[in-house]
Amino acid sequence: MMSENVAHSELDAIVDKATCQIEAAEAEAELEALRVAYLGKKGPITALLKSIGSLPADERPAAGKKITSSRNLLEDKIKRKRVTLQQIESARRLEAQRIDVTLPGRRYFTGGPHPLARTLARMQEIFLSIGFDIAVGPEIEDDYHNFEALNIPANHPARAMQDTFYFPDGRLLRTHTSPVQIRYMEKHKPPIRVVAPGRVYRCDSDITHTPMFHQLEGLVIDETTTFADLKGVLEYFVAEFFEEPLNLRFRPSYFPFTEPSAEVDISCVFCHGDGCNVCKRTGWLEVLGCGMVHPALYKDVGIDSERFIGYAFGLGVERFTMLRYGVNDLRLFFRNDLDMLSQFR
Ligand code: 2U9
Repeated sequence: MMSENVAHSELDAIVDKATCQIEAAEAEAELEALRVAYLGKKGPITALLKSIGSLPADERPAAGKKITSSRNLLEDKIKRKRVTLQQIESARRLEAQRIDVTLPGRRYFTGGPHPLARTLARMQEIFLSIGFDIAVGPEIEDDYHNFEALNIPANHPARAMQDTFYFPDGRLLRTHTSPVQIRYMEKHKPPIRVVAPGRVYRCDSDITHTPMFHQLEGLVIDETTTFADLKGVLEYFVAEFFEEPLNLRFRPSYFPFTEPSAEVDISCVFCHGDGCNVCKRTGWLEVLGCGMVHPALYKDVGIDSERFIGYAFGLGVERFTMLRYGVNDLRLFFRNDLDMLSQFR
């Protein structure tokens, strides 16, 4: 039978030991296990409570009070410790989730115009600023607008199958933007001042040729147009485009749609005439073709060739882009390589 003193010293030992363990607990689960061990149905406190019945009647109230208060004390300690552990856990979580609001923001990848689109926009801006209109037309053309109306006879090499993509019905992918100017002349009468930018197609593919490329062609028709006007406009255009005055050199050439015709060189934009790899040590770069519009072109569109005279020119947009941005391989324009394209943002 348990005497009061024994019960007290046993209870004190249980409380001391439990207190130590509660204080040392590092996790809520550990704490819960202690609660079950000490205060649960099979724990020592419950056992002591049950043993009260075997005490003398006069000792029971004091013993009951003492055990109950010890149990309340432990329950309280456990509750407080639980709050402490929860606070520690919450602080740890907050620390782990800490955000440094002073860090710079993440940069998003932004696209930009393709270098060819940039060049086309730039060229159009220059010609718009000196009074030119901009015209576009279909990429699928008929034989008449792509060849016949441009004084390109049936047996001309430019019509050969190897250069032109034909559809089974005889239509074709335009091989130059010149049909746009023919269609423009059908609708507009002189004075005409227009440039036609756009895609053109030729059945040709190697290091310096792609089956699709871009041209920009110009056409000016008025009563007193001269070759000197043509030279002046081209000189102005290349100076604006390359942002520096450049020398122009006109060499006689032949195109079916112009007479006389010329090929135009500019002084090399890399070495300024000294001679380098790009200009093959000549100091010159061939960049344009031009000439006075052949009178034969006026007849079908109803322009009086006795009264009006015009000039025309044509250039390759890829070539101008390569020279301006220092791109050394034509094929880079068509690879959709973001490492290359992102340099033009
Ligand atoms: C009309 C009348 C005349 C357009 C012209 C050129 C000369 C020319 C080439 C330059 C590089 C094509 O991309 S390229 O290979 N173009 O040399 N183009 S005159 O003449 C026209 C066009 C339309 C009605």
